[in-house]
Amino acid sequence: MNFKGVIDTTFRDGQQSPLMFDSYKYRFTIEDKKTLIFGLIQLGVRNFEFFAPNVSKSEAHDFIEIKKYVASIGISGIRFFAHCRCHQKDIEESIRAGFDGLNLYIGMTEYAQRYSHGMKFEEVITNVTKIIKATRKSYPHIYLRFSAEDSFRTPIEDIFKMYDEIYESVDIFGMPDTVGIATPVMVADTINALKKRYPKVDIECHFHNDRGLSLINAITAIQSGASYVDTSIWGMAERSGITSVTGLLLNLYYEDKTLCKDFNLKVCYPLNVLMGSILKLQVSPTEPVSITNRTHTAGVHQKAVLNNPYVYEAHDLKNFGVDKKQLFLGPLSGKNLIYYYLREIEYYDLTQEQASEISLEFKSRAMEMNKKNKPETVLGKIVAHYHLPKLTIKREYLKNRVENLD
Ligand code: HCA
Repeated sequence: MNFKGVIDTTFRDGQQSPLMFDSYKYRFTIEDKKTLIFGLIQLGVRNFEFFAPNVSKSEAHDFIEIKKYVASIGISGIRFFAHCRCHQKDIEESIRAGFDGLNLYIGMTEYAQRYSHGMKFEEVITNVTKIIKATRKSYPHIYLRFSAEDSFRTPIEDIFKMYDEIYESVDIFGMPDTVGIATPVMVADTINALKKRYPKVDIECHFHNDRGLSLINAITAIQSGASYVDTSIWGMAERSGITSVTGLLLNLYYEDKTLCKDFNLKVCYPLNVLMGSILKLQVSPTEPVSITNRTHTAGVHQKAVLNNPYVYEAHDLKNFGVDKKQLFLGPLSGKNLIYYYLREIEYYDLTQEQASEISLEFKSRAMEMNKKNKPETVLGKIVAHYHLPKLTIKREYLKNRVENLD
């Protein structure tokens, strides 16, 4: 495997996410960006993609501020890439702003030719070749990436025609699955073909999640020899997003721990929570590194987890910073959780038999549970009739109480 790391695009594709609208945030503030990039650097991310400065004055300003901020942290090896159209203006402004590299792209499919930039295939080849060769000549040390946008709907012969022309001038070729149509088999085949034809350059992938395959495609790409995969916090990006950085790291860890050697995995969960606090949204339930993944609701699960978490938790998320679990008291809870809750949280001195009886009544009153009448309230009303004594526990013991169920 050639895996060299992830390229974070939280500040570029991430800001194109519908979640920015759902959360009424629209754009990250400079303070948000500083906190997020600090978290990503702590995690071990070293490559960051931003918008080209001509996208907007505020994005241009933020990039300069972020670059200064990152320099002040004093971590070496950080690279900033500008996401650029193959336009002279994008290139010049990005170089002037101090980017280390240019992530150049253009679509070559029939759709892009007809409905996007309006150039014919041959014209695209001529223009892109000219612009990339000239950029390489003027800036021999700038890091140059070129991607055929919508690579997986572009015939591979067309990609070869374009990439053959600029092979000697770029550092890396991208393979973005812009509309999320790729499957793992397609990913493996394409990477193998590119690796064979272009052995001197790195391959970078960018997978959209329209089919829910962005994670497996990213893992497959790395296993097939891709050097970089684009990721973002929560997988935020256009439409359904791209590969989540923490989802990818969790999977790489289980595939081959050495792939994660440069990452501080314990930062994964705090980073996801940080994004949640910025967006004022819950970390998505589909995010592997989340507290949702350590939450149990069904009585059968709760009983087993109280005895041994491994029954319903195959992966130890502690390595990824999730050091708590949640057992929800609700209509599906059984006597085991009710006994645990009443004894350990409410300090009632009750027997298993009483817990059994209480749980039957609790379940029979499930219809009463709603936003205003929470399960705890329903349970409290039932328990009141039992006149249960409270356990007397000395303060010093309470302080040392271990709530973690492991
Ligand atoms: C876009 C499209 C893009 C670019 C990816 C890349 C895609 O938002 O402009 O340049 O590698 O998915 O093709 O995100």
